[in-house]
Amino acid sequence: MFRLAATSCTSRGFNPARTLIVCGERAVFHSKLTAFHSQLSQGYLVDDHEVTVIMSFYIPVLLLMTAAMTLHSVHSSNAIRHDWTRADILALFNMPFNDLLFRAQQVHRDHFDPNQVQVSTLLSIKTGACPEDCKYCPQSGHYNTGLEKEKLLEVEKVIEEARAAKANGSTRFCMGAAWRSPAEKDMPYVLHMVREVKALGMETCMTLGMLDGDKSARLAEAGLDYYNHNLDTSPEYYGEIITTRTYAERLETLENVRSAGMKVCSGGIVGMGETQNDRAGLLQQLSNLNPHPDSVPINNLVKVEGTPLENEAELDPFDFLRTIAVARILMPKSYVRLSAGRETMNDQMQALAFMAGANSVFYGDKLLTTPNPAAHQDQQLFARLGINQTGINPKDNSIHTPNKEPQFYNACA
Ligand code: SAM
Ligand code: DTB
Ligand code: SF4
Repeated sequence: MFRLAATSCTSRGFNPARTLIVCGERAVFHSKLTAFHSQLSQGYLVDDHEVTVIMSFYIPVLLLMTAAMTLHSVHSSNAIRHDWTRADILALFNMPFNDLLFRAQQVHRDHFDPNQVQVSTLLSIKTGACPEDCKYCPQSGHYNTGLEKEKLLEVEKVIEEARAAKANGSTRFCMGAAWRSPAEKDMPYVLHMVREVKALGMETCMTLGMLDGDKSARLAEAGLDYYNHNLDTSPEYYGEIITTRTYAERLETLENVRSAGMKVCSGGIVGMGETQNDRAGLLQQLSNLNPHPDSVPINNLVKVEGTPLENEAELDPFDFLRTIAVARILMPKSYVRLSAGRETMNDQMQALAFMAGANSVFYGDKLLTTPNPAAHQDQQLFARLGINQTGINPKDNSIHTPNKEPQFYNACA
């Protein structure tokens, strides 16, 4: 009988140890065990001795299965970890593409409706002449990008834009300023903007540069829901991109934002000439924050003439998608935002990004200073993919009625 049991388990390739280390094998394990079970119930066992022998095999197998399940849940899709090593993350990056996407999808489906995407609208409330030297940024005063600089917008203008964003189907309004950090003289205006946008019933988000504890607390008090402050890249590559603010200062701002009770939005940019190890390093920093950022924007560099990165080589699109998928696996409950760079991505690429676990986008024809796909294009893409916008009842289209220009399917676009 032992031979029967052993044969039924090994001749079909069942190796209990494998279940301890390979994720996604639960179903295979179950089916082997079910087959084994049915052999038991079909009367292969006839005497007490055989029952004793089989039970001495069956019980350890059950124990092994329980251990495998526990390990599986601790080390796979469902577990929220803050101890990811660089090697763990590189191993994910190096998985075969289809396996990586499959795993990211599993994690995504464990935590989110895979057919829902959250959309936020961006507005630059203060444009250009920034004292920082971020090499990717069209708003840095260190480079000549031909951008027309603007003073802080009037509160009325900001409210008007927020109303339009809401009417166009956006549920979150994100206001960005080209500052190193907000000056005290600007705080009353900024706080006023938060209160007014909040009063429209929208979620509020700002990105104003570095924040200390006091300014964080005042913004939170005014009703700011999210604060965006990106780590941008790995700690090792960071010095190649920005010299006027340190990585530690960025982490400190995130800490202040979290302590004030706001939700953290933090991610980075890829396609800046970094290596895969740098992309892993960025995601390692983000995923080892405890708690994880609520929102993780992954920007593909928008190459702007006049910036030092204007001629940077294009990142392989699959490496971009891998970054999204790995972010999804490392931070299962965070919104992963397919951010800057969508303007140059075709619909298929964006669909793959959603498949890899992205579940939010910036919406509206402008990011801060550079173009983004028009709202009606996004609406059409969502409709073709059966995607609903978070916070909007799909049957109620009264909230978003974007212009419907005729669109023809273009497989090459
Ligand atoms: N000045 C504030 C700061 O840097 O914290 C807020 C605004 S800044 C423009 C917000 C983020 O936009 C940056 O951290 C960066 O990740 C992203 N960004 C800026 N220029 C970009 C570009 N050309 N391509 C992609 N992302 C970009
Ligand atoms: C983020 O990570 N990306 C957005 C938002 N946070 C503020 C900004 C992208 C800016 C792209 C360049 C521009 O439009 O100026
Ligand atoms: Fe200034 Fe922000 Fe642009 Fe850096 S990314 S130059 S801080 S606006």
